[in-house]
Amino acid sequence: MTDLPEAAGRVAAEAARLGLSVAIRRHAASTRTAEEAASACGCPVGAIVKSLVFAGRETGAPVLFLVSGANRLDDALAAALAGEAVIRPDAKAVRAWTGFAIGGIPPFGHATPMRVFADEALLGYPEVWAAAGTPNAVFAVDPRSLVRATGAAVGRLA
Ligand code: 5CA
Repeated sequence: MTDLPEAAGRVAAEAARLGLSVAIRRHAASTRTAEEAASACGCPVGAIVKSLVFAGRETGAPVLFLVSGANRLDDALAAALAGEAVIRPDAKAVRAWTGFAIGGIPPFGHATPMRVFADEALLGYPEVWAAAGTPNAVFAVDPRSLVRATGAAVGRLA
């Protein structure tokens, strides 16, 4: 862990706190997008976890959607789960809420606690890959363990 960038170190520490055993892998190539991450990891794009932070249109509260890389979050399904319409915050707000920059947002370890919803499609894979705090760091995890660790409610998101 010693040679990990500080942001990835925070992800490793939070994983340990949550009882998740994860090996963070840094790639020479970018893993900033789901497609790039899939190609670096040699996994299907559907097995990439997109950690998408939205904001409630009424409350302004951040909400995290863990979406399969093969899927596009459906606005109506997202709103139904969140209990209000959700809007896409700007990159600065996402950074302030999570403590991480877009392209490396991990599924946990955020500066601000937020409600979490997970795409049921992720459960179709034995192992999924999520961002580990930087745009070229990822880790693999069993999707059920990820759901448990994040306290995510699982549903159809796409
Ligand atoms: N490391 C990869 C795979 S794990 C990753 O983080 N993918 S991601 O999908 O979770 O992060 C990129 C997402 O950030 C994009 O799909 C998009 O939804 C969102 N995004 C990109 N640019 C912005 C922006 N300027 N403001 C808000 N959200 C953005």
